[in-house]
Amino acid sequence: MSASNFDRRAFLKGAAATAATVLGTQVAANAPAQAAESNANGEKPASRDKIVSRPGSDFMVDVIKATGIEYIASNPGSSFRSLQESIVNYGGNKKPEFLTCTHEESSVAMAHGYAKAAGKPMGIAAHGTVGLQHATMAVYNAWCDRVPVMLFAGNFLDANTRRPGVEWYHCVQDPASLLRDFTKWDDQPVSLQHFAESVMRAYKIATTPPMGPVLITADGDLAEEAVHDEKKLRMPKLTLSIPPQGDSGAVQEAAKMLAAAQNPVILADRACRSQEGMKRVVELAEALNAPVADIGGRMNFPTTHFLCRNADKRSLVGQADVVLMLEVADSWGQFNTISDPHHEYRRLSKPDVKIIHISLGDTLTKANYQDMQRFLPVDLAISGDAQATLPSLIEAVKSAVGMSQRSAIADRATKLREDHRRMKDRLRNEAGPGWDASPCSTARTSANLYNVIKNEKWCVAVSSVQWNRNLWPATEYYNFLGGSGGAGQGYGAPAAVGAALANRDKGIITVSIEGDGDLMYAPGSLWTAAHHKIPLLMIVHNNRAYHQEVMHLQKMASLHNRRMDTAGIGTTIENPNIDFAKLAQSMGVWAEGPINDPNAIGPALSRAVAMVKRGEPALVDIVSQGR
Ligand SMILES: Cc1ncc(C[n+]2csc(CCOP(=O)(O)OP(=O)(O)O)c2C)c(N)n1
Ligand SMILES: [Mg+2]
Repeated sequence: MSASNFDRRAFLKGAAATAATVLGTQVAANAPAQAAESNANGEKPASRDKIVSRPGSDFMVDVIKATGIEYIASNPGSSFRSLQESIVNYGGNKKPEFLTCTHEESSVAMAHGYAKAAGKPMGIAAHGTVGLQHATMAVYNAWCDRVPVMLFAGNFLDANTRRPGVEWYHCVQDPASLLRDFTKWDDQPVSLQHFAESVMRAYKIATTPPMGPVLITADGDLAEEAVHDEKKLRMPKLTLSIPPQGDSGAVQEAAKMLAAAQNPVILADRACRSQEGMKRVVELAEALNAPVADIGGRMNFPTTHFLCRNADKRSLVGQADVVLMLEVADSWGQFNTISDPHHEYRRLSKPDVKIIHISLGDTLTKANYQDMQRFLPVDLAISGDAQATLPSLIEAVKSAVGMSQRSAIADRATKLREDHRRMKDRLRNEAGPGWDASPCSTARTSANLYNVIKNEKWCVAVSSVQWNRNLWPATEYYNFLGGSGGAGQGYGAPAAVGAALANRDKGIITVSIEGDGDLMYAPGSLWTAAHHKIPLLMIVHNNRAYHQEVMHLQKMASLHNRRMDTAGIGTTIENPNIDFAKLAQSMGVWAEGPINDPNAIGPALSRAVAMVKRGEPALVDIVSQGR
């Protein structure tokens, strides 16, 4: 009998004589003598008059169900043991289903990837102080990436009921203080009604753009004690906020500037959250014949469109007279550079370029963490949600374009088509060198990967290389999910697993190209994928190094005019080499590798995709050069 089928309450009530095996330990449930029996740990179960048949955590599960949250990713902990038991037994382990994670950072990164693929948040549960401490960096990534995550933390606030010892180490007076600088909101409810209202408020806040993680404490006493006065409990209705559009006058002003421009350019970053958003960016770009550089925080523009010029971003910004930015995270960095390592400043754009930014960025800044990026003076700052503002901006642009501008705009198309073709040719040529080399080139890996998924609906959840975005024909919002937000390593593997879970039921094949260094932060997420049968094709881009850091050390040695052959100390991951296929296999994941021969990549990926189509995760370890 599985643990989930084991009805603890029936056992404790002793309605029938049963025998259950939990994790191999025979547990006798024989009423009425059962009160004298011991459980698996040798502890006596509660006597019948102490049974809590409707614990607060059951109501907590009702609340979570009412939000529509389908999964709770978690590493277990006694501070939320009652909530976990209620999810499993009372809630039937469905909507939400408990996903077993091997690290809290992975729980959150999994929820991060899931939210971007599913378009809605997942829950995570973390164990008091220690669980939240492990979760923090992944919460920071989600915060930087403006992605909603519903964090639940166990805690026993009442010192009078805490068991001595570990429970004190794991309890905290203010659980959220650790995360408050990079969460949108938190609360520590002291009643069930309070819990219900705060969860609804938290969900609403988390999913209102700019989105972000929120934390609600599920107090252990509240969860374990009986519900008092159930009739007085009310389930608050959850109504999500409509994202705010930019001010109509400002939108007209922006439209006039864009219509009059000779070289307008659109930069889109975290602008879109659906296919509808992408359609709108296309419509706007076509109304102006303005090239678009998709910075890639989200999928904003089809790579097949003749106005797509992602890889020409710098030169476009250099020539532009008007730049429209749509929710760009690092706006200053689009117009300026600081060289490394000499910190020499250079302006990339013309001095008189006019800049418009539609963003909600300013509404989500706090003081300590510097994710707001450097301040960029702009000519027109429109506070509004980019996707929600696009329809009115398109209308305004269409009416602002006069007869004279219409032909000038139309005339731009021929050159822009040519420029797009030139960019594609250049990128294809850049992919050529090292095609047959061993260790394998990442361009070759990327091309081979595309070959095995091109006839499917596909999603690149995570990628440590740029080739996919540069060379693959991508037209769907779900094709590319963007990066980690805060560039905190340890995101890739669990985020890909979370995205793959969201894509599982949509018939979308999820792939990831994962740095070897990044995977080693969170290899346990492979086990989670195998355990929960989450189909994902993971390629390990195995350069046997924290290669970015190798390059940093080389740069410093050169700056200090010292030897460079030491750059591998503390930055390479060899001697011994990690056998990623064995690592994956040990956790129940189908795997092949290490692959050194580039001709072996294609056949291995075909076998891996076949496994993924059967509903299982697969990993291919490809020994690669550089980044
Ligand atoms: C939590 C954290 N620690 C350290 C870093 C610094 N860092 C940036 S890239 C990188 C290397 C990652 O290695 P890998 O995933 O193998 O990518 P590669 O550079 O080899 O392509 C490290 C350690 C970081 N970004 N985040
Ligand atoms: Mg590496």
